[in-house]
Amino acid sequence: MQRYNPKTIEQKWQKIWDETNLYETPQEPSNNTYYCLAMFPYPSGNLHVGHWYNFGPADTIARFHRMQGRDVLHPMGFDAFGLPAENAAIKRNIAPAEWTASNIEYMTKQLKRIGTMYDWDREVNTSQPDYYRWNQWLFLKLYEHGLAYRKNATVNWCPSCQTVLANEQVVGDANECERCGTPVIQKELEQWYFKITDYADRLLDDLDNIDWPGRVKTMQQNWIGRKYGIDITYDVDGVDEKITVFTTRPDTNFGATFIVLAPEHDFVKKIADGAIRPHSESRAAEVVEYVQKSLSKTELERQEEGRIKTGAFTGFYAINKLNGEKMPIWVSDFVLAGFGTGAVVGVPGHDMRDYQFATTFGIPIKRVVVGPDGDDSPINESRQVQEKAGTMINSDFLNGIEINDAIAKMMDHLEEKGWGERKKTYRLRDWLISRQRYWGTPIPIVYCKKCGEVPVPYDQLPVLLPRDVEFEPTGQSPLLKDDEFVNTACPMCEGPAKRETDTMDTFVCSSWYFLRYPNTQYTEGPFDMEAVKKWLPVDHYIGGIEHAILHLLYARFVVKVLHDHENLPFKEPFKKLTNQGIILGPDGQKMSKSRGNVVDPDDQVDSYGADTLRMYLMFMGPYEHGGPYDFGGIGGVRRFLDRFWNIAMEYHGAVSDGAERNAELETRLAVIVHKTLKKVSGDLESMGFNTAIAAMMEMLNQLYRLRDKLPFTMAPEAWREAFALTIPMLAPFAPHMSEELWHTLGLSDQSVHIQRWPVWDDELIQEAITTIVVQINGKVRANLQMQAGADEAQVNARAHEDTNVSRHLEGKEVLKTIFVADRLINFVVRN
Ligand code: ANZ
Ligand code: ZN
Repeated sequence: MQRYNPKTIEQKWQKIWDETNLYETPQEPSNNTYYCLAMFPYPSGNLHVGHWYNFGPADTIARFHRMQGRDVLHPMGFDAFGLPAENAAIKRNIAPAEWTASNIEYMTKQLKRIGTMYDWDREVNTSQPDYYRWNQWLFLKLYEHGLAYRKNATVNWCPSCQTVLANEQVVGDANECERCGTPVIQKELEQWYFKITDYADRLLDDLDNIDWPGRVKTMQQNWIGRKYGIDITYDVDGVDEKITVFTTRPDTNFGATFIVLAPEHDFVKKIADGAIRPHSESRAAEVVEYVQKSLSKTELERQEEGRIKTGAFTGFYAINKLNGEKMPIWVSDFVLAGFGTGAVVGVPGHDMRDYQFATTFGIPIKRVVVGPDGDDSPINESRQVQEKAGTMINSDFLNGIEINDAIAKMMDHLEEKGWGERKKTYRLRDWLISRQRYWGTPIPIVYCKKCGEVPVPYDQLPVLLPRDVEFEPTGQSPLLKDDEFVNTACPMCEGPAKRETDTMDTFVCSSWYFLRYPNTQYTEGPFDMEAVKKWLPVDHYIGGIEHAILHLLYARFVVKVLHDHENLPFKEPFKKLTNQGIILGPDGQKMSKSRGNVVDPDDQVDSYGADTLRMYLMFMGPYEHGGPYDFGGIGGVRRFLDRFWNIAMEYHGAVSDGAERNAELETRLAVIVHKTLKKVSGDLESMGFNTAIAAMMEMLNQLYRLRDKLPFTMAPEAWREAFALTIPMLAPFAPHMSEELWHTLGLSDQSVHIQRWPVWDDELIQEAITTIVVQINGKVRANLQMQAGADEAQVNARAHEDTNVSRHLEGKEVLKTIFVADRLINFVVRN
């Protein structure tokens, strides 16, 4: 008998699939389409196990839908701009374009090894002018609609990457660069932004309409951070100035004892300029000194809770009109300039930060809320600070009211009096998209002495990225040194002008690439609207949780902009999202070169075959959990495929030996297969790969057992039918082996991958219920109605669920279990 040899089989079929264009996507799809998309990779040069974990199961889903008769779009491409290409190029002295091209070539080979059904005619490569010109188009559209603008601001700067970063790219407790981990510093620079804040409400509200993991939705909600509050305006005693604070807790305003301003606040600037003067000169000097110190800190450093509070008293007082009290005005860096109004009203009895501040500087503390603990004594300890629940006291017309009602009542009161105005605030900031690096899309703007900032006309796109550039990072865009690039004619007056030399964040490339796949040859615009209408929105998007905010937020934003201004007929790009888990090293730790626990998928394919690796990754646990790679586990999956192969090959060529047929056993064979089919079909709908594979493994055990009683020569037709159902069932998981067996057994002369997904026979499964007698020491204790073919473990488990049985087994030691399939289970216990 021929043995299972994945190496030859896999290469053979990959070649045939290629040559016969098996995976070509229909140009004119039917109405029944399915767009299955895995996040495209960065061409780093080598696929790692994590890529396999993303692409393998995504491919299984795509194949499953294709077999169900849908037209499936399952494309692949490369997110090819970005820093690593430059860094590698600097290290090895080759051009980023060359480095990227050779990586793409190598990774394409690796991707083919997975046995994926990508239609390579639709590959996207974002570093090609025929792609990035549409990034420029997108930029110009946003510019046209006032959604792209330049401003001077304090921005995040990565000293190692030597470029600015978007807020979304600053991660971790220590505010690190998302790419290289270097702590980010603040710089004041003129940069380009996309006005994502205009879409904050819609980005929040539309989350309700998409089938995404709750975790990702929460992360986006928190990132956008919408808050309902009120701006309260206070007069400043003795000068003609007002201070407006933003608060979400106006209910506590009778307990307000001070005001704090951000160091960047206008009022503070006026003190520094001498435009307004506190009573003493030294106060102004103190304020100036304090402001200088705090401006060297990052936003997040300033926000960190528990930090010792610092501050300076301005010498001024604001007047709380509710009770006529004077509140000292301080400046402190825990108040952020970019949030709310950059000013807060301090209520130390009911806000922990305010409490810390008040105790540091000896400011009075007033209780205005009695919490669930009933404590109404003066607040002397931090544990008495009641932040979230309770009833009002010491608050005039609010006394006795629960805080949430008090918030509404106070807002009404302040608005009626004209002292306040309800406000929404967001944590989200505009998307900073310019970068001071070479390997990216040039921003299509020209600066002319006469005409100012001029967008490059659409018909002059693309602004080509020059190839020969000194791209060593210096903190300024390398394009600055390319005179030929920089010097151009103004599109308005034709006079001499200079090009913008910053390039775009690569997240711009990935914010719309899924619109390109339906027609990658399209030249009239970034996407072919007719084709997009047929395929999009993406039915199922699969990729890592690390993109929960960055890419997934940007893509949603861009789609909404295109919906508003380019008639894109949908508002959300991805209907359903799945985040695969993370594959850890065999030691349970994150895979890393320094730990030496990296599993190389190429090695695993060499040892076990691609089908085995695909299946193992799907078998190791729930898809969204991931887990440690286990060499024993992959061996087990390989044995399953070997055994599947062997039983099929044993059957191969069987003809009837004329023996009498056994209808009961033939039915049992059919039941086993149909039951599994039902289970696998349901599991594939819900990404339950591991349980689907477990069901197929169990099925295989049962088939082996049945083969002893029902030899192939006794029922060749029944067995043929069994293989005609189980091989297609295996096809989305192990595409190569199933194709080989399909043809070897002569089940059809067409590819197994274009067969219709088999349908199970519900009646058959229903009818096959048998009664199993449960005995304890020979005494009948229960009768179980169970599916025919249930194995000992299943029957044993069901027997234990029976109350009568479990009562009689309680506390007794089972010496032996006698099992007769479909009839009886007898527990022999010590009495
Ligand atoms: C008075 C007050 C009383 C507040 C109280 C809270 C509790 P959160 O905390 O997430 O709900 N705030 C406003 N602007 C700020 C800024 N620029 N920098 C730092 N903090 C600022 O956000 C809203 C609250 O944060 C506001 O409500 C304000 O403190 C503070 F018992 O005002 B609150
Ligand atoms: Zn960096």
